[in-house]
Amino acid sequence: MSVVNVFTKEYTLMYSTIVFGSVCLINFLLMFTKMNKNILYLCFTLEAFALLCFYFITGIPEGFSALWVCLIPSFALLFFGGKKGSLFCLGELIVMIVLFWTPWGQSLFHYQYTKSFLLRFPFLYVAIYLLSLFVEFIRDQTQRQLIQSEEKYHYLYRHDALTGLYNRYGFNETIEKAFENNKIDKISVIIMDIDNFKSINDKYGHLAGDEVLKSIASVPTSVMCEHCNFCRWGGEEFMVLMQCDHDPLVMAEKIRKKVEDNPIIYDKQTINVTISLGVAIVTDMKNISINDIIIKADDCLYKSKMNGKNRVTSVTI
Ligand code: GH3
Ligand code: MG
Ligand code: MG
Repeated sequence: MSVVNVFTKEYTLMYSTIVFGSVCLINFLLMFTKMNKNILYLCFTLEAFALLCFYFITGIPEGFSALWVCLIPSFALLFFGGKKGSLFCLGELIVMIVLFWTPWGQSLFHYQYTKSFLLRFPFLYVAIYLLSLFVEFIRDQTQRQLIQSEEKYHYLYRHDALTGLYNRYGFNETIEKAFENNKIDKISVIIMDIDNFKSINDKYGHLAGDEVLKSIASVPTSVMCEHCNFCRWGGEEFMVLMQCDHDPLVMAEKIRKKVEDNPIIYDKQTINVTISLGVAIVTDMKNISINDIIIKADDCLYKSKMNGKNRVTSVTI
């Protein structure tokens, strides 16, 4: 059985300080580089292999003992992450000082390792490296799933499930953004409401009603420009926010006509649908809030309903 000899106390202290100290310092610096964790694990593993080679070539036992100094940051990184892991490296440095520079620490040293025992360590390192890759993989997967469900939640919070359009919350955010940007000098709001929708539900059923809603929801998008925003404002009410040079009255009339001219076919039945619209056109943005504009558009919609439905009523503010 080959046994590594014990060095003299002076040599042990010198080698220990140089080998352990430099390994501790390298690990500490590596932890601070904010490198990808997997690369860090790889660095620690390569460092360990370098130490083993150093030991086998020189026979200096610190080459082997310092392997533990590489193991600790790998574990620290695995369990505590980069920031806390680097504190562990600092802890290592302190332990090293206590072990090598205090009589108590020095009295603990006694090297007696067999080669077959030492040869197990490369495998141990590969195992740690693979384990760390596995843990990181699981961590990444969990994080990705978390991000995905968060994105889904945000989408559902802002969008209407039936039509895929913005709902009131999503739309309000768009409006707030538009109003934050003080450069706006004109804005128009079109509110539209399906005529006699309750009767459509009663006559053709709720599923047919849903199809009508989806179909109506696709109409404004086909005539709007990129500067218009559109949402499902409520049950069977929709709203368009225009911030462009297009004439809102022309736009509203186009939408009304398109709905009137395109009956919806559901379950081999033809459903004739019409809508009423209210348009508020704002030419002076001073001293007016979005709520005032919506109230004015709503008043116009009410007038369209009162005057026989399937029509556009507008007001210029
Ligand atoms: P008006 O011409 O005055 O607007 O009459 P209306 O029947 O369209 O209006 P009313 O407010 O009386 O009815 C709206 C109906 O819209 C009542 C409600 O059941 C229906 N509704 C609201 N949301 C949905 C939905 O998501 N799907 C279906 N199928 N119906 C809906
Ligand atoms: Mg209605
Ligand atoms: Mg309504």
